Amino acid sequence: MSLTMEEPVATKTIHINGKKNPAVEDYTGAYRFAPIQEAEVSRAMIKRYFTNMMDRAVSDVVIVGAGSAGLSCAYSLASRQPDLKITIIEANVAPGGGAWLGGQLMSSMVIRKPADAFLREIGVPYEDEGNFVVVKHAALFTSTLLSRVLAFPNVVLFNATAVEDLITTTDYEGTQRVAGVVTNWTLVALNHDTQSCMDPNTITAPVVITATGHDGPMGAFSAKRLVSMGLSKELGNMRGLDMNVSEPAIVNRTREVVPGLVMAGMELAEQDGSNRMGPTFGGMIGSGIKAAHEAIRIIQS
Ligand code: 48N
Repeated sequence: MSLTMEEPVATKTIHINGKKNPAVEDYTGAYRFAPIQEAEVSRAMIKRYFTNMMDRAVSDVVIVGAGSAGLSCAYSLASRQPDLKITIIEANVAPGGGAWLGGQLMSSMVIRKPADAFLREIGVPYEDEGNFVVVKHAALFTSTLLSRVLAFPNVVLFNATAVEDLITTTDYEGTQRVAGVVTNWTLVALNHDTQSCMDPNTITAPVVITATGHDGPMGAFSAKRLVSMGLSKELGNMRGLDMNVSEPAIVNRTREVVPGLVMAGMELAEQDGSNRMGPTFGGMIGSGIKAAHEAIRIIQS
């Protein structure tokens, strides 16, 4: 049976008071789908999800946060290193972080040059305004980037999943290093106060890239956790808005903040006390790309 979704042909026409009434025409049987058992749907999802969980229990790189920095990092890393097992953990059901809108809930997204090169690389159209470009809707950037990232065979995304701690280990020199992440379903992570202990799961990896932003219920997650576990003295606390200072600062400061943990995007503003840039996203793209290079450096060292 070849399935066609052409305009349905009514199987029966209903006449009311002798007049044909299209609004109540009977389309029963007009659209015909191949038959299915409910269990087939469940098993199709369960098999794939838990195969991914088994396979990614040990990953090469974990990226925490699928905002503009985390997704730019994932794209840059996956496109350069197709052999790496890259696992993205995103707390929200919807990945994308703050990049679905520009500023103050307005749609267009401003990206300062030279970050427009990334838009050309992933195929996002824009209007050129001289020193910056404008994507007509931020969702066009984020949905395109997300689709490119998910198309890489070596990338697995676990959304609606939170990193609720970091795995640490001590290397042979006695140095503490991050060696993976502790995860739980986000709805569980947000409800630890309502139930007795709901233990987490783990994903180990030699490199963790944290790009958890500065906003939101879990913003700056790793920056705060490093302080509470004594691996960082104190939070730098993001400074006021200064576009010209902050964007290059965030890109330049993208780095391995503690062995095994690379920090990118606006989380760095909380870690170091960098200025914020407001509704311009070139710095997030640059930071994500730099984080990808940092991860490659660590893996190859
Ligand atoms: O978009 P964000 O929040 O973070 P970035 O750094 O990718 O981009 C920041 C950017 O949107 C801005 O803030 C702009 C440039 N404005 C600057 C300014 O001056 O205000 O994405 C972070 C993602 C979100 O999707 C969170 O849901 C997720 O990280 N996340 C987590 N995912 C898993 N586990 C966690 N613990 C966690 N915490 C946050």
